[in-house]
Amino acid sequence: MQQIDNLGGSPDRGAIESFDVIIVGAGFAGMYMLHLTRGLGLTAVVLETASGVGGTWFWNRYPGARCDVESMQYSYSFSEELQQEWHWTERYASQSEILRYANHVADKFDLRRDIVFDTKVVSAVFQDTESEWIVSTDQGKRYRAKWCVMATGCLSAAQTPAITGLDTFSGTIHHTGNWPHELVDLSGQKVGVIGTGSSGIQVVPELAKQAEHLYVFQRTPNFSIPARNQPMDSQYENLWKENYAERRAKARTTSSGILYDPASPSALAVSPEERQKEYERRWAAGGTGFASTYSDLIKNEEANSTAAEFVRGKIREVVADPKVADILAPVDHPIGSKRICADTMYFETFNRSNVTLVDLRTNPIQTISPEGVVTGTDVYELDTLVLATGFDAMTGALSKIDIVGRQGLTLREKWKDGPNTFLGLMTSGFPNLFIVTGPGSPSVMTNVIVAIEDNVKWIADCLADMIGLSAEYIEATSAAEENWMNQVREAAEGTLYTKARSWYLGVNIPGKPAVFMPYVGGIPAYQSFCDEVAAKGYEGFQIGLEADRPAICQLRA
Ligand code: FAD
Ligand code: N01
Repeated sequence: MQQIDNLGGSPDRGAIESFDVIIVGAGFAGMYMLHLTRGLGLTAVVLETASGVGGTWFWNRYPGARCDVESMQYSYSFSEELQQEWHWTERYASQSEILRYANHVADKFDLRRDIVFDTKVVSAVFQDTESEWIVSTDQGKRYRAKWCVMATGCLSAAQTPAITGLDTFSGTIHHTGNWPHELVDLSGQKVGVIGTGSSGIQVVPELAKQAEHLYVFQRTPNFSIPARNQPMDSQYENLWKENYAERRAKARTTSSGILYDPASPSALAVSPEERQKEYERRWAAGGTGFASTYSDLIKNEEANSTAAEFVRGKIREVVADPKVADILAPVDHPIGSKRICADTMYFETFNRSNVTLVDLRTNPIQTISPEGVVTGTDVYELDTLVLATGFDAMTGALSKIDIVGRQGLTLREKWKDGPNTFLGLMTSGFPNLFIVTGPGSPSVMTNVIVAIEDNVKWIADCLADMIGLSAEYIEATSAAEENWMNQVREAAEGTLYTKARSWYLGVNIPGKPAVFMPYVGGIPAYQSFCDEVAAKGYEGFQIGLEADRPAICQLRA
């Protein structure tokens, strides 16, 4: 039951609202968490910085923003009625359609009445004596709850690079991760885009259609596969809808939680002709499934280079100017070791007369002046500068909140050498604090909605078990955490993921420790760990029972 009480004392402490669960974030994770929490008969509040639901799809409104997981798969599976009634109009849904879907979910399950929008959580402090969390917001309000769930997203802290002079630019600056709600009209303008990751690769073709001239500032080229987006084929949609349960279950048996054409075992076990034919077939089919053509592509450099060379060949075929094609062809990392991109006419865009590629590797940015971007040799005068410069991924949103656990331990301090968690779900020293798709979970290596649903369901089941036990708290043990982080590291070391300087490693953020954050062992292995831990009475967690307070009961199988 929700309660409001006044803690008395100084007036600045003010009223504090009490709930069973506080959820931070109203993206797909927070929305589903709220739905399941209500199902347990618990009171919950969701605190959300944005003025609406949808998370990623609320913020990333840049032209061209689109999902790279097919829309029949990038959606919730928890409600048969929902998945039957919703109609996706394209093979890959646009940002606006996904945002409409998120709003539809919020309406259907009447979620908004428990979401407080326009409210940023600034701190979350564990009260040792009461075993509860007190959460404060930028609106000067405080909330308390026994349980707190961080559904703050892996890619929600947009990163603005520290380029000298950026604040002196006299034109307009937009970050793709925080794009304005109003229409941005770039017609007749000289526009610059810094960044050629997934966001840059999506936004560039759209901006090129509007701008008088577009300058693309590229430091590292990326592999990208044509998405071959198309209107939804009604037969295809019906096939999915008729077999949704079976297909969703099958998707969960794959490493990424995505049903692709199955991979063949090894790129090196077939003849070059056969390999070429298969790459051509996958290239023509489009989409990120290209990276799953052979299962050894992400494990074996020789196998990987066959796919990388194929894509470089395609870039050279598409891009008319061989010098530009060379600059666009990635050579410094294995294909798939950074998140592979899916595009619509990206490489073709460099054949337009109003588009210039600026190679920052040979000609780095020196400064940003009021007029535009200044490199070693040139000044690029701009009206608008678009930063497609990515995110402080996986830990960024959490580290922006003052999270304080037992005995004043801050999460920032605990994670200063890299994040450590047990299963990505909890971190020792921070009892009753759950993280959805936290570092150490498969999260960003998957269809993230699958990862979210699995994590949220686990957390809800755990809450039900803890309430059944009259538990005062549940907390990951340091031993379980250390053991899990070793497994996370070992899983990555067996792959080529560590060969790229990517945001998976955190190296895009100055000063962030280089630690590979996601678990790459795949959804099935991860989920069976999670299920086993719960089945063994939450092995690896300490559970304190209210009856035993302050004694601790360590549940074991
Ligand atoms: P988010 O959607 O990020 O939601 C987190 C919410 O928490 C946000 O609304 C944020 O405002 C809020 N929040 C954070 N901090 C605070 C705070 N201190 N106080 C209050 N509120 C806070 N994944 C895929 O699987 N396939 C894709 O094709 C795909 N495309 C993507 C495209 C883009 C442009 C980006 C950025 C990501 C993409 N992703 C994709 C990943 C995507 O983030 C997830 O699929 C999913 O939307 C994450 O949902 P979430 O609820 O976990 O986090
Ligand atoms: O960010 P990124 P993103 N000077 O970090 C460059 C998801 N997503 O927003 O590589 C010059 O990948 C940086 O250069 P470099 C998806 O998971 C999905 O594009 O550091 N350049 C890089 O080119 C994705 O992986 C979709 O050399 C600078 C770029 O900015 C994740 O979100 C769409 C710079 C950043 O690329 C992040 O993607 C969009 C500087 N100072 C996002 N600083 C889909 O299609 C940075 N860069 C599903």
